[in-house]
Amino acid sequence: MPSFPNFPDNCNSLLCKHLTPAIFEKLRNRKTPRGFTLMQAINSGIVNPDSSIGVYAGDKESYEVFSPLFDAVIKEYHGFDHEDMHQSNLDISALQATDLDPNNQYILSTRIRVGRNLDALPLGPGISELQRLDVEKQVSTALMQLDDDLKGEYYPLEGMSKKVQEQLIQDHFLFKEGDRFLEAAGLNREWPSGRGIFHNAAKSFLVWVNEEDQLRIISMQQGGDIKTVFERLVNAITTLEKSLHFSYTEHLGYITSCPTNLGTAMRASVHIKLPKLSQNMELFNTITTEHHLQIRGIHGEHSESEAGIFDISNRRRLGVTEVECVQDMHDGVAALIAAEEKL
Ligand code: ADP
Ligand code: CIR
Repeated sequence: MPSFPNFPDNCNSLLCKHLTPAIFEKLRNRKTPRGFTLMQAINSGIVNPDSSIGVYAGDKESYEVFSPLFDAVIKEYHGFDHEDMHQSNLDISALQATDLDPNNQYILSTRIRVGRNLDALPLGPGISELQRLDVEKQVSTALMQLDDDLKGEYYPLEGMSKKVQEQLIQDHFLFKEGDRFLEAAGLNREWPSGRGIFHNAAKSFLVWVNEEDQLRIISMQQGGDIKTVFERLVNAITTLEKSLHFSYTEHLGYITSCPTNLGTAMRASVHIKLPKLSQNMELFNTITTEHHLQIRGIHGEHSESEAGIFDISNRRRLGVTEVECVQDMHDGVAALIAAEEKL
């Protein structure tokens, strides 16, 4: 019989905050119809008390079966209630985007990604090796049918040389290996079996296969042309949706393994140099908070800034549309550049 986890006093994760003894008591013996347990859902936050969130879903049903915990986390992260409905909008003409950095002074690159999972299968933390290989087969087959600027090759991680893998990671194209949060969530089981990356020749369109989500669909390029990056992504999503059935509910939008990604599952970011503003973290934080932005380091989540370069992205993903996510990022980055120029 599982007992209440022993969280350290300085634990600030949303798991620590919202897993009350009463909720634990209610959920501790529950399992989803596919067999995913509460202890599996919270293991990452128990093993890593420095998690910001600390919970993962093993399947779509986890969000219902463990809803007293997930709803509280979702409410705090997204400000979204159990009765709320998500809405998707991939209409690129609705985006109000200007050239934010005409002299190429600040923005090094722009990237927008969405997470997707196949409706018929469990999410990564609850998937079996055979099911994961089935995902790889279905997804790589669909990807190989893409044309024009989306045309590319699928490269399985198994058999890729360490040198090529490391270079792809350094250049920000590939997911890292051995992440301790994903490890404890059961997302690294049987690594590297079933994992891989698809990309076009220019590496402006990429798809990660079987990392935290079954698909991470990515559009990226040098500079600050947000509109072109968004357009390429929308084109890829709508084409892939014709051959793959993604997991989606009216309430939670696109279903992802981490509750922070629910809804649009979108993270739109720039790598940006703000030498003056980054010396004034109070102002930097005020502007990012006001525009619903998150600051990450140069190698993504849980990494540090280097050479004054930050990864700035939308924080909200659920209960806002895709257009609003990109708009948040665009408007916030415009405000950051305006503040940098004033200093
Ligand atoms: P995710 O974006 O999928 O949530 P990470 O935060 O780990 O995951 O980022 C994945 C990779 O994408 C990292 O190498 C990160 O540096 C890179 N990346 C993110 N945003 C940009 C950007 N605007 N330009 C270039 N690389 C980026
Ligand atoms: C954590 O809890 O810190 C990790 N499981 C990652 C959570 C995702 N973070 C985020 O803000 N998107």
